[in-house]
This record gives sequence, structure tokens and C-alpha cells, in this order.
Amino acid sequence: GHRGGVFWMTGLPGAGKSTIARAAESRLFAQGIDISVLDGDTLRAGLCADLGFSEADRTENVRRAAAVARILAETGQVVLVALISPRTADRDLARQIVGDGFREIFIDADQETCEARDPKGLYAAARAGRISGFTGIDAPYDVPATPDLRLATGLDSVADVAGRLAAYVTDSVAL
Ligand code: GGZ
Repeated sequence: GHRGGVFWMTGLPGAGKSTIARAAESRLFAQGIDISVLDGDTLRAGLCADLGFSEADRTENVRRAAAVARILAETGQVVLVALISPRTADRDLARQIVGDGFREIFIDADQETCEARDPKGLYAAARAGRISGFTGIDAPYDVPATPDLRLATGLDSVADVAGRLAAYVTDSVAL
């Protein structure tokens, strides 16, 4: 068995939060860990479909994700949350909502790398002025000052980074 816990993955768009969360999820599932992923894209398709990208809406997005994560963690699940969650105050709110078992994971890739990946063309759209308030271009991202874990995604493979996250999770929730 294992404890529940919430692993809050923050980072710029394109840093690799969702990709690493999914890869770590597979590994942890294979190890018999009761695991789920709350991803910004998924939440915004349903639970948070009424929210946009204003500061207030992002705060509400974070609050809802944290509230759901807490409920799941209380049932003993391990929850990987993949949200940009750009503001320190919002991440601190998430920590407060979840309580014990909250870990902040900084998915760290420099802006240039993220922009080069641009999986959905959103950086390009932001640069061209077709969307505004895009994190890293014309909306802020507060770099975590004291994350519980920092994972750099610039050089290593997804498998390597996901392996490090999975090992950290296993360690953190061990009885
Ligand atoms: C940031 C945006 C924006 C703006 C759309 N700013 O790479 P993606 O496309 O699939 O993931 C991003 C997702 C971010 O949602 P989050 O819920 O993680 O954001 S937050 O924690 O700040 O509430 C991106 C897409 O939505 N997207 N417009 N303006 N990301």
C-alpha cells in the first residue's frame, strides 16, 4: 500500500508537464500505485469550461483543481496535477487547500525551448498577436523559488525525466 498525495506540476506552456505526467502515470500504474492525472487541458474541457485565462479565472482554475486533488488524495490516490499555475500565490493556495501530502514540482525548460516545441502553435499565435495574455509572452510566470522538486526537461529524454518523477513519488508516498 501507499499514502495519498498531490504532486503539483507547474511550468511554462510547452515545458512538458502533460507529457511527463502521462509517462510517469504509466510507470506508477505498472508499480501498482493508485494514480490519476488532472491536466489543465482536460479540466478546461469540462469542470473548468467556463474559465478563460484572466488572472481571476486562472486562480479559480487552480482552486478547483486543488479541491478535486484533495478529495482524490483523501481516498488514498496519488494525483499528478499538470497546470501552468503561473502565480506563486495561486500555488500557495493549492498547497493550503490540499494540506499534508502536497508537493510542488517545477517542470523547468527555458522559454526558448518551450517556444521551439510549440506543439499547438500557441506561442506563434501569441507572437503574431492573434491571442493575448499568453503565459511567457504577455502574461506572467513566477518561477518557483523553493519547489520540492525541480525537473529540467531541456536535455534528458521524457523517459528519464518521468523516471525521476516516478521515483520521487514512490518515495514520498511510501508507508
Ligand atoms: C496560457 C493557454 C492560453 C493562454 C490557451 N495562456 O499547451 P497547452 O495550451 O495545451 O496548455 C495550455 C493550457 C493552459 O491551461 P492551464 O489550465 O494549465 O493554465 S492555468 O494554470 O494558467 O490556468 C495552453 C492553453 O491552455 N492556453 N490560451 N492565454 N495557456
